[in-house]
Amino acid sequence: MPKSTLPPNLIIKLGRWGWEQVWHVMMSQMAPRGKDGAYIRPESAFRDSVSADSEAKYPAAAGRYRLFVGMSCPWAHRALVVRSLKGLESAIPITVVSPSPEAGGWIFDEPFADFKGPAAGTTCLSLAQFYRQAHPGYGGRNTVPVLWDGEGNGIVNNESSEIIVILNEAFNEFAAHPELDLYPEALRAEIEQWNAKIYPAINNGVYRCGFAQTQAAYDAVIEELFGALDAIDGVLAQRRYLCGGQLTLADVRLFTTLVRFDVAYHGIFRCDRRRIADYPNLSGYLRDIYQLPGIAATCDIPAVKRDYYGNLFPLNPGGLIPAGPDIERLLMQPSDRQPL
Ligand SMILES: N[C@@H](CCC(=O)N[C@@H](CS)C(=O)NCC(=O)O)C(=O)O
Repeated sequence: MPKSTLPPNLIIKLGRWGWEQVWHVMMSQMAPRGKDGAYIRPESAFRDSVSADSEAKYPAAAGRYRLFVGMSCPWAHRALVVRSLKGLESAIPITVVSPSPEAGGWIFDEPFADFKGPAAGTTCLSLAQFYRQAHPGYGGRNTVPVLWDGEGNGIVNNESSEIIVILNEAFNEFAAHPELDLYPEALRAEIEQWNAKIYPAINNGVYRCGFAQTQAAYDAVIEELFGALDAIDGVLAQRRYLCGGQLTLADVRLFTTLVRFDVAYHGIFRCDRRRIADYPNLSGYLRDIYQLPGIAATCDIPAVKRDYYGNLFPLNPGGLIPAGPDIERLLMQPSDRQPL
């Protein structure tokens, strides 16, 4: 007599149902979602500023502040680009963190023990411990970038769009290139117009594609993302940078998403209607910025591949990392943008 077992199709149905439930739970933990399955990015909690004014709560100084960054993160990369363009390497040191699947977040490459005052002697292995140490009771996400005040042992700001404004204007006394203004008064309105388009549709748009939990949520964003890329490709036929001949913070913010696009977002986030390489003007623009002095050194393409494919478990449970494309070679091809 054959043993009575569940029919195979029922087992498959149950397995699928179970895996889907687990998938939604894991996705929502990685990326909070709304009722419609769309990704909702939490607000950054620390929004203070550093000022050139010596009487300010956080006065600019060399060596007092530190940036915490992850090399794969496009938001942290914004801060690294501005730090490099302004020549702030010696005034603002960095601490690099790496993602750890076991810890479920960023961990320090070297245990962090650089606290002063009452916290002196404390050692942190993870960025989560660091946030808690710096701000007991903090219950938000433990994100990079972080601009940290080593004197007061507090987080000044953890919102990249604000950190880059601070780096552009507060530290000129200590910058190798104080004359470089990436957020000039005369262009601010135009820069903000670009930001208002590029942030939702492109910077956050790629995440909204990748973290969507329903087909409808994904379908809506993919339209918005490629609509925005198509439009910008058109504008860049006539202009070297978004606001004309001068590189601004709007370009920095677009650049750090574009440089990750073909190598990560196109695959793992399913942003695959076109590649940046397929856009004549956007691809030249990307190469042009990549080849500016100091910029390539801020780009860690192997880390981008490793972290997106290797650490976003619900999107790639096997953790396999694809071989292509050979983006670093492509990025060094001539950009032919200078005549613009
Ligand atoms: N709005 C923030 C977003 C920063 C952010 O989401 N960083 C990601 C890395 S790309 C992170 O650290 N995520 C960890 C987490 O959410 O737990 C900013 O622009 O600074």
